[in-house]
This record gives sequence, C-alpha cells and structure tokens, in this order.
Amino acid sequence: MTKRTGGEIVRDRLLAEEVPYLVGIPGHGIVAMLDAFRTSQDRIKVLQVRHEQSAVHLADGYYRVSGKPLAVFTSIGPGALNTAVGLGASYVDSTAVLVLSGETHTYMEGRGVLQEVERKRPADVPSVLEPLVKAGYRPRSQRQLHEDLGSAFREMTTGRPGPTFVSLPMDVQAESDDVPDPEPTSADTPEALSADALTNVESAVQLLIDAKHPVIAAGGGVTLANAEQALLELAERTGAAVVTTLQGKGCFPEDHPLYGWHLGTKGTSIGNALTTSADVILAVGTRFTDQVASSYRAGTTFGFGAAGNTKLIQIDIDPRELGKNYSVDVGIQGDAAGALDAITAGLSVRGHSVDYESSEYFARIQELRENRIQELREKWMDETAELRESEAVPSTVPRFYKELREVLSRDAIVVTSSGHAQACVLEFPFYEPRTNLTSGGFSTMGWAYPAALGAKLAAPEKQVVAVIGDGDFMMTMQEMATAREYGINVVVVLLNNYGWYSIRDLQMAEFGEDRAIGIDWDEDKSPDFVAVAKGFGLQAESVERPADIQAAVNRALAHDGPSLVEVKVARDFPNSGSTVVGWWDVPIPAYLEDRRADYEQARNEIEPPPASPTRD
Ligand SMILES: Cc1ncc(C[n+]2csc(CCOP(=O)(O)OP(=O)(O)O)c2C)c(N)n1
Ligand SMILES: [Mg+2]
Repeated sequence: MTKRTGGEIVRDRLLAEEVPYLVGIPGHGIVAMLDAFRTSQDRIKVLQVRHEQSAVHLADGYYRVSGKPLAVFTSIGPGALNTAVGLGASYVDSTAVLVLSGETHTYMEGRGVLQEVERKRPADVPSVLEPLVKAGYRPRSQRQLHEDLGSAFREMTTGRPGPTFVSLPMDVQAESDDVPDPEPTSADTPEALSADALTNVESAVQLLIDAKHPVIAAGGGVTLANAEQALLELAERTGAAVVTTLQGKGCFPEDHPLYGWHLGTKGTSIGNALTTSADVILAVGTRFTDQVASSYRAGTTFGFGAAGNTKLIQIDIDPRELGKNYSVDVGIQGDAAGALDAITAGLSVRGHSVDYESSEYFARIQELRENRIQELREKWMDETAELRESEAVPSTVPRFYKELREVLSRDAIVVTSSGHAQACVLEFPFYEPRTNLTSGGFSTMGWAYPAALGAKLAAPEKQVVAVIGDGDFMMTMQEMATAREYGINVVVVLLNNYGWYSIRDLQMAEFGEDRAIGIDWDEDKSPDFVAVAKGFGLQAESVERPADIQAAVNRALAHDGPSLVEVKVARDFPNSGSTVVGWWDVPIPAYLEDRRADYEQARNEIEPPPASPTRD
C-alpha cells in the first residue's frame, strides 16, 4: 500500500502498463491529474494535440499499428465531449484507447459548476459517451479508481478490443489514499477455445473437406487477433480463395495467388463472383456490415439461404456477431488465430491437404481473375481501367494511387478516411498486416491525419502516408501543428477536388446527374493549402499532372520533417471516383418515380436478419 493521489494512481497505472504517450488537451478539470505526470516525463511523454477528437484518433492509429493502447486526457465538459467522434470510430472498428476526462467534484455534483452538464442528471457527460465505449467508469474514491483502471485495461485488450472511458472527479484526482501498487494486466495470451468451440471446429473441418469451392472471407478481426499467419496456413492447406473486407484488406498478401480481392458494395467482380458461387464460406472476424454484404440483397455478394446453397462457418470472438446477419451452419466463438489453427490442425489429422497450385479450384480462381481483368477492361469496369491509366489533368484518383504504389515500399502504411481517398484505396494493393489503416466502420472524416500521426509514432521507421480529401483534411488539419511540434514525419497527400465529391457522385449516380446539391465550393475562394501547410512549418507543394506525382511524393518522403503534397484531382462525373460494383441501400425520394421503382424492386430482394440479435 502506498499513499497516492488520484493523479498518481493514474500515472503509476500507465507506467505499469508501459503506456508511452499521454495525449490530449488540459483544462481546469484535469490539471490535478496532469500534475502527477511531471515526474514521469522520461517514461510517459505528454503530447498536446489541437483537438480532443484528434487525440483519440491518434491513439487509435497507434493501436492499429502496434496493438498497444495509449491514454488520452481531456478536461471536463466540452473537452470530454470532443472525444465522442473519436470514441465512435474506435468502438465501431474495435480498437483499444483509454480516455481519461475530468468531471465535477463529487461534492459539487448538480450545482452547475463550470462546464458541468447537470439539468437531467448531475455530472452527466459519461451518459453521452456510454454507447461509444466498451466500458465506462465513474470512480468516486482513490481505491475505486485503482480498481477501475485495472478493469479498463483488461476490458480494452481482452476479447474483442474496444475503447474505455474513465470520468475523474476533480477531488478524486487531487486527494490521496492508500492503494496497492498496480499489477500490469496481461492480455497478450488469448483464451483457449472452449469445448463447444472445439466441437464446432470438427464440424467446420468436415464442411471444408466436403467443399468444392470454399472461400475465406477475412475481416478486420483477423489483424486484431494477429491471425494472419494462421489464415495463410489454412488457405494454403484448403486451396480456398481469400477475399477481404475493407478492414480486412492487408491481412492477406494481395499478390498471393489465392487472393480473391474484395467483396461487397465497393467490392470487385472477382470477390463477389467467388462469394456468390462458393459452396462454403468461412467468415472470420467480420460483422457482415451492409458494405460487406451489398446491403444484404440476395445473390449480389452472398448466396446464403434462398439466394443459393452456400453454407456459412463463422468465427468471431464476440458471440453477438455469430448469426447476427446471416444464419450460421457452424459458429465458432473464440480467438481468430486459435480457431483457424484448430481447423488447420483438424484438417491435418484427417490427412486433408490440397496442393493448391495444381488443383482444379485454383485454376478456376485464376480463370476468374482473368475474367475479372477482362470484365474490368471490357465491360462496366472499363471506365475505371481507363481512369487508372488516364493522362487527364488534373489526375484521376485511381491514377494517383497507381503512381503512389510505385514509389512506396512494400511495408509502407497508407492511412485513409471517408471520401474518394477511401473508396479508391481498394484498388491499392497492400502486402503486409497493419499497413492499411482506415476509419472503416464509422467512416469518420477527420480521422486519417491524426491517426497517421499515431501510426508514425508506433512505427517511426516506416513510411506513413495519409491520403486525404480536402473536406476531410479541413476537419483536423490543425494537427499539422502537432506534427511540426514533435517532428512526426507523416506525408499528407491532399486529394483536392474542392468539395465533398464522393457525396456529389452518390447524388448523381443514385438520384440523377442533375441532382447535385450542397456539395462543392468555389475553387478561387478555397484555401491555398500549400500556403497554409507552409504556415504550419511543413514542406509543401502542389501537382496536378499524373507524371509529376511520383517525384513530388519522393521529395516529401525524403524531407526531414512533416510534409504535404496537394494533388489536384478530377472533378468531372463519373471520372472523379471509382465504379461501385455491389449494391447499397440508399433510399430514393418518392418523387423520383422511375428510380424509386427500380430501387423498390432491389429492396424487395433484401434478406432479413435471421433473428433479433442480442444487445447488452
Ligand atoms: C464526420 C463526417 N461527416 C460527414 C460524413 C459524410 N461524408 C462522407 S464522404 C464525405 C465527403 C468527403 O469529402 P472530401 O474529404 O473532400 O473527399 P471527396 O469526397 O471529395 O473525395 C462526406 C461529407 C462523414 N463520413 N463523416
Ligand atoms: Mg473533396
């Protein structure tokens, strides 16, 4: 037992857990906690960002690269609430971030102290954040704080990861009591599979042995569980094609012969062709979101149930995901690496091994690949193929990505958030785990730049490039100050089309080419991003010709400091983005009668969920 203030309890917990950075913005509500960190600055660096949302995104990016959580600190009230979007992005994509926020003194609750929200319930900010965190805590004593912090770390890093929030009354931070020394939580060893799960592994093995056209659908959960090697081994043993979701992209080397590209709304013809025609799909670490499942329209991405005869094996650490969107034939609840390894071991015991390179199935994948390329060039992807090779000035986004791939190393980290930067990154091949970082499930604008700063802190030796739309960048571009202050050498590639063009393109594609509204701004009145970036102390330049992109990015990568390359990109529809292959349920206004009729027809084909999912 040692006498510690609340601030010292937080500090000693972060030291025990080896958290290297405490990221945030101070205020009167958190200064008592922050003061305790004066003595630990050699081991925990306090980083100031310029918006609390960015602090959470930075920690989120750090976690996605390193698998280790950072701590975020904020003051009371608006500072705490500014973390909401960051927590949403982290929670939806299942990443671990600890947010510590100041709150009203316990004995002042309800009186209306500065920055308290108290009209419905006293000191009520945690109620707002509660749906956005895996676990939230409101300790009212030092002893309770000690216990809650241990629990917060365990919650973040065991099972399905997720962010946690600790609300710290100002008096709890400042006053002291005897508390035990913190024992670091050990979350590195996942739990062994249960007896039930092992029985289901046996059923999965049998289904895979009987399968003629097995496909593995890999989501973000593969990387969260470090299951890439287990995935590769199972794929090679069965000869199954591997298709990925946006979050899963990167968990399987995209130049591997079994790689079947992406599935879903923004998928590829090969991905969707493989999944619709599979007899068994083994889904691992994916929630089957609308984007993954083409809004559940039967037969578009999947042939489950009435739409076909595909059987589903689903692996997820979170039992709520099993059977949530599609009925499972075999559900395995458990760690992805453990479950995949167990299936591979089961196949091996049964003597099942396919020499995938000479199998008939592999030949079929190759043929589909060629079909894909053919279709890509000759049919509906014709335009995209053209865009990728396009000499248009300003550059198309697919052409930009083609140029970028050529200059980056194989293990470079590319960070994107919502907009054409994200939609088109699907065409950018990743080869290594944890190199594709994107705000996938929450599709948060403003995420990419601060997340890239976190990624660079986690992997200083790697190239880190944030590819960001102009609208997105303007949500958190003030973090150029953070990059400059701490010398975090991220390259920003700003795709400038002077507007929210992915939304404009959606309006034009879904509602009609004359129906764009509220989506762009005047080029002449738009910020001069090069001047702005230089004002923040970054190296900056602007290009618009495809032939100039590689040299500009190389100059930015070589610069010993943060940098920005503005790439002016095409604005003319439909050359401004990429082609959508799947289906997405975007409701059409009733007065657009013709389009509405087609839409309703498609909507009638949506498969309902199997049963009401459990929500606790
Ligand atoms: C915080 C937030 N607000 C709104 C949206 C809806 N949204 C998705 S993409 C997009 C436009 C993005 O604009 P920009 O970053 O310039 O990229 P572009 O679409 O032009 O490629 C918007 C507004 C969102 N995803 N996140
Ligand atoms: Mg834009």
